[in-house]
Amino acid sequence: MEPTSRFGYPARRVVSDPVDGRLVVVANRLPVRWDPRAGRWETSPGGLVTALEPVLAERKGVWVGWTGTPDHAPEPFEVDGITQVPVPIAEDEVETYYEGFCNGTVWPLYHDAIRPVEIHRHWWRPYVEVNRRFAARVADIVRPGDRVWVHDYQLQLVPGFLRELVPDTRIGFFLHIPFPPPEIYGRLPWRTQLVEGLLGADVLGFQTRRAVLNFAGAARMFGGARGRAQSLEYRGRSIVAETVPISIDADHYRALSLAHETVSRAYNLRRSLGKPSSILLGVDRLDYTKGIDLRLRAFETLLQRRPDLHGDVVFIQVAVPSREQVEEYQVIRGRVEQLVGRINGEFGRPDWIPVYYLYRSLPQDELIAYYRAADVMVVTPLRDGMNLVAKEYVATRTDGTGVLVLSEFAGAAEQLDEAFIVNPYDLDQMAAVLEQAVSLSPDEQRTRMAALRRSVSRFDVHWWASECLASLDG
Ligand code: GDG
Repeated sequence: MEPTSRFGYPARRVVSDPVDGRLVVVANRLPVRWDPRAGRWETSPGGLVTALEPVLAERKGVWVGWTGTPDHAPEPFEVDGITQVPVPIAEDEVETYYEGFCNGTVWPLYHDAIRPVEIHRHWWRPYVEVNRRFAARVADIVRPGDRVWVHDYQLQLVPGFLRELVPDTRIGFFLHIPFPPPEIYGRLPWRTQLVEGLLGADVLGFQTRRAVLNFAGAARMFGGARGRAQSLEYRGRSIVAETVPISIDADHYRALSLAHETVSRAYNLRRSLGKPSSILLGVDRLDYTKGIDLRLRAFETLLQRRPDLHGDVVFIQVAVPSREQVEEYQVIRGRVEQLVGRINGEFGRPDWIPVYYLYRSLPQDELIAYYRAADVMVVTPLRDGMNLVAKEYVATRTDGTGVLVLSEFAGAAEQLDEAFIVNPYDLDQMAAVLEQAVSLSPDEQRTRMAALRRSVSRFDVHWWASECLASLDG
């Protein structure tokens, strides 16, 4: 089926009038890191930089953000043609603004409050302070004709502050995580301030239609905005909130997956596991939103139900360390590791380990070999803005085989509905789907995968960037 008709995304718009001004990207982190051995800054690989590379090559780019080191803000410098403008964040603000308000309050709240939302006034004040500092730094360097594009939940007040400081600047905002329903969002004591901050933008991009509707609801309820998402009226201005699902550089993943080295790595991986008939794979930051624990329990249920599969199926879970200072992350790590031990203890044999657990980040080429080796990719977050892992897996399946099991609560499910869609809270259903997935015929795998691959290659990250920028250019 033609993906455009289903989601009503507009076809790729061609920007006919080139914009003279620069693109000023504002994000919590700069897209560079210091390489102590080489003694210089290097671009750190990441989705957003890849997405913006072609655009930033065409027009002059400026990136405003934090270096990642507390109290560190050198003078602006240039890396690969992008001017980097550091904003300082103090050590105590890392605890209050970043670990506290961003990751202890907003993160769980915006993921449907699946973990207790901690609300502290002494976290809110630094959040305002840091957002004000980012806005002031942007206002220092912005020139007439520049477009400013603010990213994510750490900087929701920046558009509003910028509207006061540089009222005529065209401002965009993109939220990478979900926006919750107004009744959940409304718990926040500062619900009005945050929504007013966001309404400082001219255009707001969200991952899903649901997020757009939720935001428009909150904007009317708590910000006094009027009208529909496509044209919200607020303080005499008209604001657009739209669905622009982020994606990956599909060509890049396809090419890396076809590289000789990747193919032989994937082969060796399978061989070292004793050539099981089915390899299931999970790849996530170790975050409680990702549903790793319930996924393992579903696999455990499958092993209980189907003793004949013992020795024949393996589950590899790559869990990338994340936010290790935040207590809930220590709790989920303990829970996942206990489950891995329980399953391996209960079912493992000298010739077979059911679950391989890797608590680390893999180099990207190795990760792609894992995707290539995996027969079933299990992406079952409890709530996720988009989930790029699902799209990466699809892009690497160059022979058209492979099965994607995808949570209905991932933003990606709005686009990838040819996947096996599951409710990650329903262990019986998940176990049944895993059972079906490990024995799916190659023909059926190919039919589903072909549709998924069409969607991922058409709506790739270049589509995303051009959509967002066409709206931002106005
Ligand atoms: C947020 C939102 C939204 C993972 N393990 C390794 C590794 N990764 C890479 C993946 C992927 C990225 O990390 C993870 O992206 P996700 O989209 O899956 O999830 P979040 O980190 O939670 O991202 C999310 C995203 O922002 C973009 O808007 O989709 O919903 O939560 O690219 O490949 N990379 C390497 N080694 C690993 O072990 N090299």
